[in-house]
Amino acid sequence: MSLTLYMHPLASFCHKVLIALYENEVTFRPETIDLGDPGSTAALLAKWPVGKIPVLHDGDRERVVPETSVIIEYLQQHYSGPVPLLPEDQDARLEARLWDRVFDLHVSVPMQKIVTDRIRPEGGNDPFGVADARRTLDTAYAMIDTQLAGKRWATGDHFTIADCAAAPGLFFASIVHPFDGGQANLASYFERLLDRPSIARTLSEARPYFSMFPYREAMPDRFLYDGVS
Ligand SMILES: N[C@@H](CCC(=O)N[C@@H](CS)C(=O)NCC(=O)O)C(=O)O
Repeated sequence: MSLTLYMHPLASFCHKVLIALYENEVTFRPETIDLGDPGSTAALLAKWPVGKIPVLHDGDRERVVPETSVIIEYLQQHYSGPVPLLPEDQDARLEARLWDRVFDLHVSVPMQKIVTDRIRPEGGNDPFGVADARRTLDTAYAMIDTQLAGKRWATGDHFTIADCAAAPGLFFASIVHPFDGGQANLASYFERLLDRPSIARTLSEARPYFSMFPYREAMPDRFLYDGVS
């Protein structure tokens, strides 16, 4: 097997794929990309001109696989393990795909908007866009809290692609836009995510880079040390 993951240990979408890889103990080689360094991004751009990370390269099949949801589906097709992140049952699979989209589009994307606005050059901020992102997160948190009633994981009893998407989105969103204190289902789900070994490992590997996070000062102390829960 010769899988290479072009990634950065702090990047939330990279966490989503790392969690999937660790869940199924898939062997891969991480290739760290510094998005601010043209020398470092050249190999990535040659494979995926959009320039977003992560991107998976499968040397055995000479296949470049971008986009986290597609990467996870590809891993399941060709490097499956004990944890089926896309369920066999078609209805359950649709549900997992739906909540994967919800966490990416309505948690991670607005979270990224808030984070990246902080590092824009002077005069380049977008207060309207940031306020809109905060409203999106409020709506998403309420939806997720309702969805989680009586569930262990995002779509039921089994850990799926939706939980891989949820963990990094909620981790960083909880720092830049804390949950409403009344959302008990969301709060307890978040703690279960933090306790999951694949997620704890991903966060542990990201920890040396937390000083680069634009909202570093807002990180709760418990996130700064191993054994986050
Ligand atoms: N839809 C993409 C999103 C990937 C993404 O936004 N990655 C971020 C890092 S977390 C990135 O590459 N940002 C750099 C940029 O936007 O220039 C996916 O699911 O793979």
